[in-house]
Amino acid sequence: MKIDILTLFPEAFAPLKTSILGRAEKDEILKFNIVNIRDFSKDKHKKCDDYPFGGSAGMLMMVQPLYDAIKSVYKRGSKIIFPSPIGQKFSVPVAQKLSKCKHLIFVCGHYEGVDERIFELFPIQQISIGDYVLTGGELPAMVIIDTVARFIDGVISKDSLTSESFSNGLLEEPQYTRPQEFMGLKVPDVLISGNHAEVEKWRKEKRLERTKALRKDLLNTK
Ligand code: 4G4
Repeated sequence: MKIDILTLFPEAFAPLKTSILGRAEKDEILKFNIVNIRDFSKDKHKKCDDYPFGGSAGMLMMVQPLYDAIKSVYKRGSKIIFPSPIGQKFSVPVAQKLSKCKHLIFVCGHYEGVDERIFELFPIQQISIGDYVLTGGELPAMVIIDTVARFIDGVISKDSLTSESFSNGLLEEPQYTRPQEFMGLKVPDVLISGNHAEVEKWRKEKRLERTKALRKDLLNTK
């Protein structure tokens, strides 16, 4: 999957070069292209924001640099995502659908938002990661990219995808690694027993117990 990221703050995307997403890019499963919207300003000071007509607090991103930046990467079949507090609520099904796309374009808003005309010039899907306001669309873009990437074959092992929280509608069970005892705290005996059937039974019980204790809502709605 090719992912173009249009932003006034390219440095914000350094985390994509590390860890699992960095590995996926080296493996040529993902290709990131970070585009500085400022490079498309026609102003001698590279200005990309201006005052809102009608008057109100703060600044808006100007439509022209945004339009030219999108035009520079947009092809037939590209999907344009705009992280926004008014967008469709992000979820696992939304992420799974996006993970099937060949080309995603993320447009990151900043200041008080963007000139509304950009939504008439391109088909743009607005997505919200939750009911709170952030200073820019950069963090939500990274949240969406990370979530989507994990549904693409080869990014993480198939095993981890199906065993983790939410994949079966339940929270994940507690997990332990070496040593078997730390500060007097022991790993549950069943996990050392070698009895695979008992281990699976214990895990299932713990998933249910945890979900009941922490997320009753996950049990009711299904
Ligand atoms: C668009 C309009 C997304 C984008 C205004 C983006 C929260 C989310 C932004 C803004 C965002 C979310 C600056 C208010 C960028 N904040 N919940 N901020 N603002 O997904």
